[in-house]
Amino acid sequence: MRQVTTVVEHLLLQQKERPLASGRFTRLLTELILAAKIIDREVSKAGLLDVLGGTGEVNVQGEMVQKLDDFANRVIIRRMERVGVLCAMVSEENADVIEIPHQYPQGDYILVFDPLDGSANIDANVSIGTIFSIYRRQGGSATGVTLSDVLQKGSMQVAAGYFIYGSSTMLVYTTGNGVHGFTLDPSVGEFLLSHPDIRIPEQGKIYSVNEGYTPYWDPTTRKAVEYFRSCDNALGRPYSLRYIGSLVSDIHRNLIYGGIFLYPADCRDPKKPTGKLRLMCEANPMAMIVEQAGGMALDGRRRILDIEPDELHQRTPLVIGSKNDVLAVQRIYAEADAEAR
Ligand code: P6P
Repeated sequence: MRQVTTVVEHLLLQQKERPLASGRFTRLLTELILAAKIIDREVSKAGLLDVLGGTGEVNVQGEMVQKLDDFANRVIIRRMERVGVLCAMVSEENADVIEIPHQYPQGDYILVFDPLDGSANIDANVSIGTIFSIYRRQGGSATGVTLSDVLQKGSMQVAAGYFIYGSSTMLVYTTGNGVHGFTLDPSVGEFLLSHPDIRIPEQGKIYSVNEGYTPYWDPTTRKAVEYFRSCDNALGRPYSLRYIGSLVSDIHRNLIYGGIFLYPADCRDPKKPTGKLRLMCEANPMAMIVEQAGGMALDGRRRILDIEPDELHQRTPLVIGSKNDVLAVQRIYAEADAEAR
């Protein structure tokens, strides 16, 4: 009979090498998994329930809130606030730090999450996901959690992962000891280990970018994207262009097959001069996962995980994926910067 490994069994094995905290982290992830199963149930029936479309509201990001966005956000907050291991949460949907109500026990972990990334695709039944990032509180003050406790650079993450609600529902996570994928078996209601120790191919054949924004990129970014579209690259032929428009789906595909995803800065919206993606809720967790799988993640020049956040929802350009491809982009930006000096 095929060996099945649950997330908890895998975590306990992992913690032999790198103990996070006796059981507190396991409780956190177990509760997050329950929240994801509840979200998955609604996402999989979205076409049958009155949960498609928007709520008519606009979130802190200036984006139309989808009904499932709002549902997923509420489920995660309600479940996680009472788990007794968190001192604060940050959601892409909420402007400010979410405090843990005083009636619940406080903990040392901070959960940062995007409750339903790619939600604009919900009505078209495109795969979407929940992205999460876990930090440990650094400041030990008796007072409530401050913004400075939460604004930590990505290299301080103790864990990161995503749930992808697609042809199958998966959990992919890392605690800094490799990247591991689990597939939900609906017949038993458990996420079972299906992709142990995921490694991203060092050289990719896929590039993933919204080329419709070409007129809004700077010349160096256009040169970097042209590298993948031309024959003058590591392959000696054009890469294949794949762009789903759902970050979790695009990065998950590249994690498995190899490739590079780019969301560069563009001048479409003066309010978003550094691109659309959020550093803390999206770029940092994806960067930890891809680095742990042997890939790289930059803003084009700097390592994503080294960027000190100034604001909760600050945005960053993102160039992430197979090491050789990200290095090629880094060289193009470095050469342009050297010429400009
Ligand atoms: P664009 C979804 O809204 C999202 O935040 C990511 O999931 C995705 O990678 C990106 O936006 C797509 O943005 O501008 O290409 O539609």
